[in-house]
Amino acid sequence: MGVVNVTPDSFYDGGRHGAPAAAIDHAWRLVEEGADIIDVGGESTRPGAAPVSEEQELDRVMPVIEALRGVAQTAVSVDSGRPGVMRAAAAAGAALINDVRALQGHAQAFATARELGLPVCLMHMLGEPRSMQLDPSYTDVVSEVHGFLLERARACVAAGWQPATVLLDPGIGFGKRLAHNLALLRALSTLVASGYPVLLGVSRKSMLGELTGQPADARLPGSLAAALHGARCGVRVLRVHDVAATVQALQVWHALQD
Ligand code: HH2
Repeated sequence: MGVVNVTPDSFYDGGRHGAPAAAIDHAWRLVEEGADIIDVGGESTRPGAAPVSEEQELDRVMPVIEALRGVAQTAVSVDSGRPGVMRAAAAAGAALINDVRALQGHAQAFATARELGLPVCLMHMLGEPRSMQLDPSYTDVVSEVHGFLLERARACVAAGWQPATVLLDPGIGFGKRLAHNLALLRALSTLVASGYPVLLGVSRKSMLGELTGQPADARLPGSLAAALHGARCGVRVLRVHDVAATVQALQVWHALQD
C-alpha cells in the first residue's frame, strides 16, 4: 500500500504533493513502482495535527481517487472516517476504507461503511491526534490494543462483513510511546494468528527516529527493516511511502523463504 497524502502538513510527505496534479503524478509513480493499493489521505493525523473540514478533505482526495479510477492492477483506499468522504470515494471507485478511528470517529461512520459494503481497515488509536502523544499509558499495551481491534472486528462481522474484508492495524505511533510500539511490533504474529488480515504502517515514523536518531527523510533503511519484520510475521498489507524500495526488499526476502 503506497501512501499519497494530499496535505500541507503530513509528517513526511506534507506539502510535497499538496496540489492535485502533483498528488496524481505521485500516485501514478507508486502504481508503476508496484503498489497494489494506493491510500489517499486529505487530513494529517500526525501528533498535534489540526482537523480539516469535510469540504477541504474532499477537495484534496477526490481528484486523486478519480484519476486512479479503473486502474486494473491497483486498488484505491481512502484514508478517512468521514461518512461523506467515504461515500464520495466509493462512488469514484475506492475499494477500501482505511479509518484510523476504527469507524468510531463519526456517528454514521460504521453504518455508512456497512451500507457501502467495502472492506475496511480498523486501526487502534489512543485519544485524538491533537493530544495522543502527550501521555499515552496502558496497563498491558498488547492485550489492550488487540482486544480493542478484535472487539471492533467482531462488531463488523456481526453487521455482515466477511472476516477476510476486515483488516486490523495496531496503529504504530498513534497514542503510543516507543516501548508500546516495540511491544506491538513484537506481538504482530499474535495479531496475525487472529485470522483477520493485518495492515502495518511504520514507514518513516518517529519511532524509527527514536531508535536511530535520524530525521524522517533519512529513515528509509529503518522503514525497510520494519517492513520485513512485518512480512516475516505474516502482515498482509504494508503501508509505505517508498514503494519501489519496499517491493525490492520484499522480492529478495521472498526469494530467501523456503
Ligand atoms: N498512519 C498514518 C496515517 N494513516 N492508516 C493506517 N491504517 N495505519 C497507519 O499506520 C497510518 C494510517 C500516518 O502516516 P502518514 O499518512 O504518512 O502521515 P500523516 O498522518 O501526517 O498524514
